[in-house]
Amino acid sequence: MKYIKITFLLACVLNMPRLMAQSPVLTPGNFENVTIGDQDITFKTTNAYGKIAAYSPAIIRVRLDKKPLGADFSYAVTGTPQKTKVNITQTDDAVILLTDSLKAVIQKKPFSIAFYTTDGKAISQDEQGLGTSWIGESVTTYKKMQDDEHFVGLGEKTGNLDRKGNGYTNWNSDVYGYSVLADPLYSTIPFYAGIHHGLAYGIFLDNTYQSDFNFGASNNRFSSFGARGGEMNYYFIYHKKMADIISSYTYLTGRMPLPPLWSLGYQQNRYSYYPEAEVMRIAQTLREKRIPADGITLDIHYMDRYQLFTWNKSRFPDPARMNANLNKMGFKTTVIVDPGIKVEKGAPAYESGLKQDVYIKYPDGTQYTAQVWPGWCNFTDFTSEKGRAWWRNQVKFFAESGVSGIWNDMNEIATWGQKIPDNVLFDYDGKPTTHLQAHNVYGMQMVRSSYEGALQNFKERPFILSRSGFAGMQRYSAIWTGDNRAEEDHMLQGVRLLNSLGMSGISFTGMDIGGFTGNPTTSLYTRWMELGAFIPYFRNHTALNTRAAEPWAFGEDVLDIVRKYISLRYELMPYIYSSFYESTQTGMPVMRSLAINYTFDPKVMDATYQNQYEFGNGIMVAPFESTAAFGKVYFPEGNWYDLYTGTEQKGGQEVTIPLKVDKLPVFVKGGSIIPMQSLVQSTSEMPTDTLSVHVYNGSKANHYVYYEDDGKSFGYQKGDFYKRAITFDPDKHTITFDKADGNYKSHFKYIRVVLHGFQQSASVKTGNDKLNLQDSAIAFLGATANTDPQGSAASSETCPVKYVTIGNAANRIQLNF
Ligand code: NBV
Repeated sequence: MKYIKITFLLACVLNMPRLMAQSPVLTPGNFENVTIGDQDITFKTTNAYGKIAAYSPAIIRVRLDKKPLGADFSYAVTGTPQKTKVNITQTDDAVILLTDSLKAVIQKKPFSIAFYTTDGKAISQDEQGLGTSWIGESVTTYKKMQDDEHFVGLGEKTGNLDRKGNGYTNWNSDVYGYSVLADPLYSTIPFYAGIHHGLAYGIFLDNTYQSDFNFGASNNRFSSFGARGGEMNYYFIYHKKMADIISSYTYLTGRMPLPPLWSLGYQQNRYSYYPEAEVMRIAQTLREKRIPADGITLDIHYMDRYQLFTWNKSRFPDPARMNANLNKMGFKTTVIVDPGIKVEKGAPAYESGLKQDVYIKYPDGTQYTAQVWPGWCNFTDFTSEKGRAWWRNQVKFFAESGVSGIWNDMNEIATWGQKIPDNVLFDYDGKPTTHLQAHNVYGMQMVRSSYEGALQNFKERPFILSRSGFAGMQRYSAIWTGDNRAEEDHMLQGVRLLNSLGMSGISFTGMDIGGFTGNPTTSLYTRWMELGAFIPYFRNHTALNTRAAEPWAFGEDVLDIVRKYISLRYELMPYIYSSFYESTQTGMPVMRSLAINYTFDPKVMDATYQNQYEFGNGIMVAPFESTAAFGKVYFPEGNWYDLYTGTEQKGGQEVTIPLKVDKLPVFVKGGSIIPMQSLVQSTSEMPTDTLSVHVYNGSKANHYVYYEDDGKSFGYQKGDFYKRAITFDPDKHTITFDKADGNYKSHFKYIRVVLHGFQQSASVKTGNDKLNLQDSAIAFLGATANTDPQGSAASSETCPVKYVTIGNAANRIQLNF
């Protein structure tokens, strides 16, 4: 017996290294060698290969793999490493990369990495003992959970603004009528920001396999991110401000191109408007009822038996004529496309795709066939240049019928049954792979093809919309949040989805206003439409078999309210367009969670205030359920004005406000500069010759950039724009219009400077000339608000102001108040 015990123990001791080596969890182990470059290091550890490189003083990329690192390839990242001064030193224990902004300490035994500020504060550290590891092909990096750490972002994710305590999966899914806590949804944006001790950082995991994020879900030790295959490949970003983190992230993954102005107008949609007479009736009714609008969207019934690149000729006998007529009325047409091409002998698009061999296949070379709307379908391989080129040429079909926008649906890929076999193969741009790696980028590559096809075939700037996507999709397309429900919590959840997408690099976002499935109550519909006026992509949409949801479908009172809010959006168009322009330059989203500008204010993470957001630079929206009689608003630091009454409110306070369904709480930050125009019924209509620049008094200076161009051509890329910095400086008591920049002539001959919150006795001078200040009251929700600053009787609420009108001379203008 004793002998058996000893032999057993001996066997265990002897086998120990082997047993340990057989651990189901593989770690990188210790450094074996390192090569130091100008701004990167390449190394080998016991079980892994790695490279750590500075892309800028603020961005460090980390790559690790079990096998030698493969060729560098990314669908998401287009930004290249900038020449960066990096001081790289090494000791026996560590290699240190020091940039002007941050320090990365790479511990050698065992491998782990930690990031510090240059003055030594820990920003993010691998969790000791866990670090990075593999289980089979899955790879995960574990970061120490910092005290009181909060997390935001990760794109289209449900739940609270603060993601702490939750785990998420990225696997693009078709989730019809999803619940408010569903995960995953349609798109994958593996980028998030961590916030603690007055520090914020971003992490972008560039891996297209299914990925999983854990922000302290079922554990109190770490946050983690990982993928079911491929490399551990992430970018660490550190800046003092969240806006700069987003800017660095969008430096890497790209920014939205300037959209056509019409796509910022109101879009009317339903599943589906047909035949032509119905489409024209909708367009005419919008005009007759004076509801400003720019877009009509056609859902799947415009096609012939749901076959791509066809029109149902009995419903739409002459689409080019219809679209031309719509254009004349100030409307643009957007049509839906799905990826599935019906397998039908003789059908031109199908045959052409077959001939050009563009469809995805099984390993044995036969096309993958699955069921969607038209029946059994094949699917273009958008991860191959051949597939994309084929699709780009097909887009000509839409150009010929006068279509202006392409709405890409079902591109997760959604098929009936949804589960696409793992062994379906994709080209992945010359690196053939399975569905497991290609799934999450399929939708993005589809919108890339649609966008490039539209550039190739349309005369003007295209509008592209997508349901699915991946990081970097903002370079091609806007996104909407799919099949939401006509429920109060969906409206608020939708706001958070859009805010989160904004923090994750996607600025042009929307949700089905009014709800896709089900029927909204009258109050919910009203509140949602009000909110829509302050959402980047403003589209009313609803499912088949739901009640009508056009602005007139809920009675005269609702129509009145909705008309006022849509009108307000059109009056705000110069401000909205300038916000979109800003986004194309810096990546700053149009819809901004308070976590962007007030990152370290703990109230912002409080669930009570998590739906509040800024719309552009200065306007703050506080969304509430339509049934609530009171709501609590948090006013961050600074001073704030009620948009409608001008009542001033000190910042740093929580205030309970009464709520009424005809009014969405909207506030303006002190110091803001808000350019507005007269009411138009479509962006194709010229406003009057006066631009009203509203200036709100505050204690902080504001430097604002006003932007204008023709709204449709690519001329702006050659300098045909009108850009003008406007500065409000409370210390110097000045409002300055810099010399206008660019070759484009502004629409506006005059600038009306409207002063909010300035002393009653304020006087305004330019040079030694005292200007003639006038008193008035503006009805922001009045049908004629702003064209006539005497105000209109249409609204009970007016905002008393003083204003002065000056000529819009291109040279520098300074006003002293
Ligand atoms: O094309 C019909 C719908 C569309 O209206 C909706 O916006 C998409 O999200 N589409 C989904 C297909 C499936 C609807 C059940």
